[in-house]
Amino acid sequence: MVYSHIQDVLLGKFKEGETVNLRGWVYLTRDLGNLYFLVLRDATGLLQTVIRKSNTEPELLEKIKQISQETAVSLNGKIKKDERAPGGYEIEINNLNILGLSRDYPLSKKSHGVEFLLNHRHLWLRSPRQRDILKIRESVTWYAREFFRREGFTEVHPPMLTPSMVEGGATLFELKYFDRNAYLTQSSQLYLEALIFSLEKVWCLAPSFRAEKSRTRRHLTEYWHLEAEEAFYSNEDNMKLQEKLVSYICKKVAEKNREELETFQVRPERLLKIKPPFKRMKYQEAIDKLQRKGFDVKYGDDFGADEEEALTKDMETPLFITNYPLEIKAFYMKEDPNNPGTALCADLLLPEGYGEVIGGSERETNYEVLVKRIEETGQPIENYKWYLDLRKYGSVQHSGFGLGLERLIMWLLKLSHIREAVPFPRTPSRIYP
Ligand code: NSS
Repeated sequence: MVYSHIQDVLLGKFKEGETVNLRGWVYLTRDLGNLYFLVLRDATGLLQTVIRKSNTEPELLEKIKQISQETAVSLNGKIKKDERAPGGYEIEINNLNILGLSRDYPLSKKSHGVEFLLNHRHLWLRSPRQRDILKIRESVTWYAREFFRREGFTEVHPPMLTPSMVEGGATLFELKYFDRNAYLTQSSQLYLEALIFSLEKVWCLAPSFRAEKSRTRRHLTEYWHLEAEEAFYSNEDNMKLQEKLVSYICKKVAEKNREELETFQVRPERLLKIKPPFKRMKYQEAIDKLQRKGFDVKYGDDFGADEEEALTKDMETPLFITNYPLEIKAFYMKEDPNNPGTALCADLLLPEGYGEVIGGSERETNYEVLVKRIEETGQPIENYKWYLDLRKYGSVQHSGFGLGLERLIMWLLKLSHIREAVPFPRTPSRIYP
């Protein structure tokens, strides 16, 4: 048996009157006496089907009595154009088979509380809205991969179990690793730095873990981290690469995902506006601006969601903040020789108040300086012996960055919370399902 997808029907690949075989899940049913409507759902969309009871075999009528929301079915029917049907097509069912029954499906079409939905995340993912998010997520990673390949990068696969921290001890997940302690990685950066000496330009997409206790709309404890590292790149080159990457993804998604974007009332023009160069502001200027807006911040404070929102809420394109004070940034960042005390770094903030999506910097290449910076973190230097080797054997200027995939998706689709941007969100209070 050859099965078609709903999208094939909606795109008009068949002529009116042709017969198709479809399979999927029952999205909803409506019994109007002689007419029985069944909206079928598959991976590609929704389609209305109908049974006219008066000219239908009793056997089929028996079957439809067993059908309820999320019953899995295969069916065969004739294509009819119908203006009134969503999508403009309807199928008149000739035959139908039940593949898997569904009883008392807990998610109805009425609205549920978010905790209830999250407890049923394994089922919630079937909804058309969640499917659209998953499709966009796949597009973003696909076009990122395409971008990096075109730019001459090699994709690599670093480990998630590590002996040391990258981004500061406060957010480390510690675990027993046989007879010693290990950590879940906070970032693959240190391994990417090792790999550039083999491949020059590398990138990866991998989970990063942060024991963030802060319950905010934009923090997960496990998130997908898109990271790149480039030999012979300055921080300036690094920022140019980020602009290109983010603009490329926006353009491709705007062109290729129009239908999914509509679900979120996102017009493609909003994404097509994202083009290099992005606006820039030094950390010091950002502090001044926040103070003028009445924020109680001083030089040396890190920005939280509120500050980032204030800085970007009136913007329509992303903003780089550069030159953060060295002491509030990670040990591996290089000092800016033109602005002592500040790092050759940039955080990229998304517009419309969404805030940070990328953290990037040029890396410290000097062995002694790096040893001192690691010692200041209080971490045992032995754990970084291999990392320090990279500064001993042919060290070169290099830079890199990390982009939070869910943060980007959240902004792309104007989601109010990061938890919808990942299939099974992990937060301090949730590790189920
Ligand atoms: O801590 S970062 O700012 N930077 C790094 O981890 C560098 N080691 C990356 C690198 O240069 N290779 O994190 C980078 C991004 C940040 O801008 C966010 O978009 C995202 O990772 N991020 C998160 N997303 C979701 N949830 C949490 N908790 C989170 N933490 C960071």
